[in-house]
Amino acid sequence: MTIKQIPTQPFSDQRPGTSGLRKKVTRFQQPHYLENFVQSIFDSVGDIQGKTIVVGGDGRYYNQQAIQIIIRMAAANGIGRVMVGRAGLLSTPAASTVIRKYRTHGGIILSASHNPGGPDGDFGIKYNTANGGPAPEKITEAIYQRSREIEHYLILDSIDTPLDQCGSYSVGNMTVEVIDPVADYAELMEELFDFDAIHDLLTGGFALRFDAMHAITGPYAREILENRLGAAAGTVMNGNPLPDFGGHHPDPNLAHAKALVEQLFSEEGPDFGAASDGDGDRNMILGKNFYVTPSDSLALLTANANLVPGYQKGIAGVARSMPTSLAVDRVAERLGIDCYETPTGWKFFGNLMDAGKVTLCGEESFGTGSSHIREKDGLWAVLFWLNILAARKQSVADIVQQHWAEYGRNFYTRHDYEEVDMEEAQGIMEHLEQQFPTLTGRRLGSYRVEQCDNFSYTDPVDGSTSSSQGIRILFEGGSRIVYRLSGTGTVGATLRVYIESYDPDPRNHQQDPQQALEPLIDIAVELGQIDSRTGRTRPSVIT
Ligand code: VG1
Ligand code: CO
Repeated sequence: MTIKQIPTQPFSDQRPGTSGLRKKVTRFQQPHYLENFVQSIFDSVGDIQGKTIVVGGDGRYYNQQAIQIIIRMAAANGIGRVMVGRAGLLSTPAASTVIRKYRTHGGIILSASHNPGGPDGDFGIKYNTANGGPAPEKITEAIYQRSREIEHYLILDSIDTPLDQCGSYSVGNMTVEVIDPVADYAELMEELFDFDAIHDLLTGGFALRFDAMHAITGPYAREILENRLGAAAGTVMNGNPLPDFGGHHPDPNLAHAKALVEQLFSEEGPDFGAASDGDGDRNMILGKNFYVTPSDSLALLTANANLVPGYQKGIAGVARSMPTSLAVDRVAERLGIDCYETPTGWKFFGNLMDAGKVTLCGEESFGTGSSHIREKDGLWAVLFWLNILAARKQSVADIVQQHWAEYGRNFYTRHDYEEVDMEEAQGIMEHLEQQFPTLTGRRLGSYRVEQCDNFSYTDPVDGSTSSSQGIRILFEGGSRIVYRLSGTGTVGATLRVYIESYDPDPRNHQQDPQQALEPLIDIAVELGQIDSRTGRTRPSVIT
């Protein structure tokens, strides 16, 4: 087997976004495209000679081919050992678990998460460091800079490695270890949660449905919920991972997990429903006839963490991404712990967790997690909820409504305008910034603008700064409008508008958020001139 040095030329579009490099499958299939990026990773993440890395993905189209290329390139670049999930599968939280447990140098995760898959869908790749978390901006920028000057890459001339059975294989001087993708993760979950109490709940007449959306969590959910926790066979729906996710968006929200939502909102529906995304790091939580917003979920997990064995020692602090609602801030205040506000994307939580400042964190985009790993974790959130339900013996709706009565309700919604022309989207952002000087103090409807800015974050641990992270219009009394452009889309621009208000009065808590927020939604559209600039009269997706 010989090591080949292949001449190549840089591609100009390999800057990682919110969560790695995401492009159409067809872009990744172009000669040298994946190889250039992988070589740029190997050149930018420190000395990898003889080291171990983890590789796995969400099973989407092109996953297996990409893994074979990465294995051959790893061997040619002097890596000592690659740990791969069987069949090339590893959920994002499982990859983070394995990187940490076996103290590896890092890992490569192949996923475009909630983006659709298949030959015409999306593919993605990202690097995680030794703490198990997404590489910080310092490293993603180094990878990007390397990709702009790359002239060749190294690859071993060898046959494919069999990935369908656990075992060890030699590829040149490197070892490939094919591991059970579920075992280490399931073991970690058993350490954190009261499996006996959840088992009693699930075998005592409490009905649960979990929608794996034909994505990675099927095998994890079956093993944990059905095999270990005794949930009825068939609890996990759409449990077989498919390369194109059955043609759907594997995005666990009210729009894309429709079948599950319909079950939970029916007469004979189950008591609890949950779904996860393409790579298993997101979660949606539903009760009977009840939807829990991700922001409320984070607040609730924090308020009830004392009921869960893995968190009974206490919560060091919490963190949320800037657009995530302020519900968790109120819980943190009451608990007397710090609450950090970071830019969007999990890579910003890692430093806070490594420094012991934060135990729980979350995002409005159906992401919650804790310092047990360094990624958000879909099934973990589901188990956390089940543990709370087992301890409190109340319905989801009762628990959430009680929480609102205690803390007040943060009404919240996100309106996404997808596949907008990039220039139009940037025009909206510029137009908003131009209004800053005249906005502060201005009255808009019944709201008065208290402050507006483009969010900038200085990491309290390493002092690094990230600017232009989203436009915030903050109103007196705690209402907010936030505008951001997505960093995970692959076609045009996606404009995200996040709208929030706070109401302490329980008499108003039953309102529909779209109604409660209507005046603010109108202000958001008007301030951004969204309809006239994009020609859209309504958002593509409301969550
Ligand atoms: C979106 C979400 C963000 C999340 C990111 C990755 O990013 O808004 O909160 O961290 O996806 O999630 P953006 O830049 O499109 O708004 V995942 O589950 O796609 O890895
Ligand atoms: Co995801």
